[in-house]
Amino acid sequence: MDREAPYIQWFPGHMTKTRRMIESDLKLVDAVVELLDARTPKSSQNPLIEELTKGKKRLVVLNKSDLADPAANRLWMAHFKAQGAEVVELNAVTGKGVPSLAPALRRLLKEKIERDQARGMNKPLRAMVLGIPNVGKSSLINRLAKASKVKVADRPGVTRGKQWIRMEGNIDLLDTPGILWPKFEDSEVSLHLAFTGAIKDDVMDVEEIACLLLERLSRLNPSALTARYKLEPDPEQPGYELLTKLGRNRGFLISGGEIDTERAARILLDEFRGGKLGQVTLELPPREVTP
Ligand SMILES: Nc1nc2c(ncn2[C@@H]2O[C@H](COP(=O)(O)OP(=O)(O)OP(=O)(O)O)[C@@H](O)[C@H]2O)c(=O)[nH]1
Ligand SMILES: [Mg+2]
Repeated sequence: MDREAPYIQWFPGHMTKTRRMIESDLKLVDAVVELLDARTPKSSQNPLIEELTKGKKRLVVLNKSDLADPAANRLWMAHFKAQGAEVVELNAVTGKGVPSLAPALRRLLKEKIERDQARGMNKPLRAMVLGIPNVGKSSLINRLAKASKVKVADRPGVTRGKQWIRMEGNIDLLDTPGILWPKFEDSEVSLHLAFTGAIKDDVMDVEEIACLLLERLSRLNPSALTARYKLEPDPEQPGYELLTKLGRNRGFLISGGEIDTERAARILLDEFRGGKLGQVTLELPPREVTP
C-alpha cells in the first residue's frame, strides 16, 4: 500500500521525555528484553531501538504468540536466530514460554557471567523490558513477579528508588518497563499497529481501519470471516461492502433501518484483537530464511 495514512494522527510530543527516561534506566541494566507483537514483529519494532540500546545485549521476545499463526512464528524465530539474536516466543498472559526467558538471558550475558566469575563475583544480572504500547510489557512483568520467590527486591544504593523483581537465574528485572513509540511514518506499519491495537482507536478512523482489515482478512483468513460473520469475501470486494454486510448480519441497526457501520467496525477490531478471527500474522520475515 502506498497511500498516506491520514486516518491516523500521531502526536510525537512526548517522545523526547520518554527517550530520556529510557536512556537513564538503560544505564542500570546489562540487557534489554525487547517485546514484539508476534502478529507484526517488524511493525512493532521501534525504529530507534538499535541506537537507543547501543552497547546493551538484547533479547527479542515474540509476545502474543498465541494470537499469531504458529507457522509464521517459526519463520520469525528462525529469522531472528539467523541474525544471531536470542529470541523466545511467549504468551505473557498464560505464562506459556515464560520459563525460557531466564535461560535465554543467561546465554545472552554469558561473557559477563564468566567475567564476574573470574573475579570471584556472583552479582545478579540486570534487565529491563522495552516495547511499544499494548505489546504486553505489564503482563510479562506481572507474570515474572508472580513466578519469582522474592517478589520485589529493592536495591537501595545501587539504584535509588527503583524497584526490582528478583527472577530465577540470578536476574533482577526493573519493574517499570520502557514504553517506546511505534514507527508511525510508514502507512503500512501504522495500519498493522492500528489493527492490533497498538495505536489507540481515538486517534484514527475506526471504520476506515475496519474496512482495510476486512480487505486484508479476505486474503489472509477468509474462512474465519465466513464462520464468524457469514461473509463470503472475494479478494476484490471493497472493505466497506464487507463491513456493511457484517453489520447487517449481526443486526447492528440504527433508527431508520440504517446499518450501524461504526458499531460493526468496533466489534470487528475487538474480535480480531482478541483472537476470535483465528491466528493471523500480518507480516512475514524477508524471504532468505528457510526454517
Ligand atoms: N492473547 C494475549 N494477550 C496478551 C498477551 N500479552 C498481553 N496481552 C493482552 O494485551 C493487552 C495489553 O497488555 P499490557 O500488559 O497491558 O501491555 P503494555 O505493554 O503494558 O501496555 P502499555 O502499558 O499500554 O504500554 C492486555 O489486554 C493483555 O491481556 C499475550 O501474550 N497473549
Ligand atoms: Mg503497561
